[in-house]
Amino acid sequence: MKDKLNSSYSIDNAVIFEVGNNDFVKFKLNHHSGSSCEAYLYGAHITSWIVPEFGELLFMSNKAEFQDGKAIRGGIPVIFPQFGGGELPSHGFARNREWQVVESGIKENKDVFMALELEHNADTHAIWPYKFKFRLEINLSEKLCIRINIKNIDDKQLSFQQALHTYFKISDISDVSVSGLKDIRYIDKVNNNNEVTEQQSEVKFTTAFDRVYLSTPDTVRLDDPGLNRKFIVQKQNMADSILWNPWESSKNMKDMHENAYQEMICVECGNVVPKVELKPGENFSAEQQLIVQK
Ligand code: TA6
Repeated sequence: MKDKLNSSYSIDNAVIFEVGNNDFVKFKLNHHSGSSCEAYLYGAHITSWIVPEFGELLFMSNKAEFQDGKAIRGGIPVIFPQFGGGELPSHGFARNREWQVVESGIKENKDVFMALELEHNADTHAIWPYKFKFRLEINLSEKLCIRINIKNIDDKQLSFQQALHTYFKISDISDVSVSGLKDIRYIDKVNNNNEVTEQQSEVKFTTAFDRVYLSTPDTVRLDDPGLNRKFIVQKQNMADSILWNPWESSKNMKDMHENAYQEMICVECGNVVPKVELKPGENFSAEQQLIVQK
């Protein structure tokens, strides 16, 4: 599989397919600036983003499982067609399916890109009876940009949630803060799903944290003074921002190593409330851009 993909889609040192954990196929993108990223076909799941000046920028659990049907713990899980719990498995099925490579290349602006697709099949139809095509394009420069396009190829309305569930690697959860959410309403999932207004200009983390911020500004910032870096998280056409840290409950998560919660924070972009509604033939396009700065 790896060799076939390399013969069709590899590009010198810019795009290479390799065998990764548990023989799952992954690919590496290398940008001329020295930045790189790595992703698995399984879940179209980015598991590494490196900028030379800063090193690895994404959190991956040392106990992440690479097993069919199990989400990879860390990196950037692709959440679709359901966010969180509900009729479908938690966070839907897109992160637990093998995606197909459809295109790779180097853009005029020197971005290195890879496009993957997940299309409905008998397996997805059995649990979610809708015909869809989901294209995810990873664009690497000094930034990491993910563009998504979801098409309704059914003859009935499509209604779904989607999110990019980014796990950032940080110095210590007690030292970081997220700014840009002051005065924004959020659903507090650790306090009976109460809807509250954010009072803090800088949100800090001192206990288990699970909030869906609604209709948020398109830019939020994650400051990590401990590692002398900040992340700018920019979104387009994604209404909501989600912040999550499991805190001590991570002890009960088989695929989280000891005290992993101290090294990570999820700052996510998505469409949680309301759901995205697509008429037959309609497309939904959105984008998340990650930037790291001193
Ligand atoms: O994005 C936050 C969240 O919805 C939390 O409620 C928690 O469930 C987290 O996602 C991780 O979910 P997972 O199914 O990957 O364990």
